[in-house]
Amino acid sequence: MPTRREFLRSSALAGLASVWPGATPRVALQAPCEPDPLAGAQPLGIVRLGGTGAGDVPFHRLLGSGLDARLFTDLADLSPDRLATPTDRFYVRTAYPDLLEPRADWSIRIHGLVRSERRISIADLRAQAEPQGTHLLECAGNNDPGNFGLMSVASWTGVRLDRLLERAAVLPGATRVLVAGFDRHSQVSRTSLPGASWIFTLDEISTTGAFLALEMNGEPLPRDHGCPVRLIVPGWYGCAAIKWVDEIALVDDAAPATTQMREFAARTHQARAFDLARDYEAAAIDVAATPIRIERWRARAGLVYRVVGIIWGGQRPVDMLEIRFNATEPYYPVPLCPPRRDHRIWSLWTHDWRPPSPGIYHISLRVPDSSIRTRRLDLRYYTRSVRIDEV
Ligand SMILES: Nc1nc2c(c(=O)[nH]1)N[C@H]1C(S)=C(S)[C@@H](COP(=O)(O)O)O[C@H]1N2
Ligand SMILES: [Mo]
Repeated sequence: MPTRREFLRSSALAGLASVWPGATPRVALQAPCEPDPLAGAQPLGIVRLGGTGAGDVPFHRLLGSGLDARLFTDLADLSPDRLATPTDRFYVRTAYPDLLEPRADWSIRIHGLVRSERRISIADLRAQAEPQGTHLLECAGNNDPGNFGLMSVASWTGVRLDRLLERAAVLPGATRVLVAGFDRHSQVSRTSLPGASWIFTLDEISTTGAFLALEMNGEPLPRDHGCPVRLIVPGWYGCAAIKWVDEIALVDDAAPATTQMREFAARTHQARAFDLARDYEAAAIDVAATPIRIERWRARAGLVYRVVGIIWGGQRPVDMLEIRFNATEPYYPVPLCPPRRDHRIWSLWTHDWRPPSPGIYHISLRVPDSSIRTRRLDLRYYTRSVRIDEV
């Protein structure tokens, strides 16, 4: 039996569906702190979010090819019970390389500072594969303020890289590991350099729990997501999550940075594109937050706009955000209910808002705990705009 509150929610949901064309089953209301101040209020629809320079991109459709291919995830329909991204909606950055022949005998060459070079087959990996949990992936170039849809969440199955390296007879001089994947495309890219590899310290590999993934959401990796094997580095930007992995090399502190590391230096917040891998900071995602939809509600006291948003990234618990609706306005507290504890995925927050007048508002968030690093929030990177016609 649904509780009275759930019942109110679902009938409100039915109302929302009728005024939000084409979106019927996708909407579910975010559970705010108890009690819900909008319980019993009437949902009127959704107000579109945009942003300066926002593109009007179609969602869940592969656009372009090779290194220029993109598929954007629609973040607007996330709800507490639907936080994982279905595989066919998971963002794509770089589609299956047309020069890559699918091979049954795929193997990864492990070489460099190891006692003896060896190859590990997909069958070997499959025999060791284990569930690795649910993790968010975000492209470091997730820069479309219309949506920020180069970001998704999936559950993964694979083999931890530190476990694999324990069996690789690594020589004492090795301090770092290079992971490389197939990256040759017949078409010259407009936006990106070919060559996909990243160098990690051995410590980064074990503290992040980096793993070679064979499955996402319980199915073998689809072609565009790195079939048959890709790297996932929990908490790091997607540029380090090498797809179509075919090489692992043990290296030392003299190893030059890869073209991929140099290409993504600015987007991973490096001071510059250093020559040596050892000068690169971890390509970690700091705590970030952005609105994903704005719901219009008629409450007894008048119109209320409910800003629904996500928080992701970082490694530490966060229990409070602050939201601002224009540069000249103060910040208002957004308590996170419950506090954010699982930093592997995004979680939802809401803020009920009564705009003082019609107009354009630019919504940004910050974390009041100044001991938490928020490089992109500090840059107002995830600011989104909304036009309010009626208050
Ligand atoms: N071989 C290869 N791996 C790659 C890339 C690439 O171009 N080639 N792009 C990287 C980037 S920039 C991102 S954001 C992620 C995207 O993974 P996805 O397409 O499965 O979402 O893959 C990474 N792995
Ligand atoms: Mo990316």
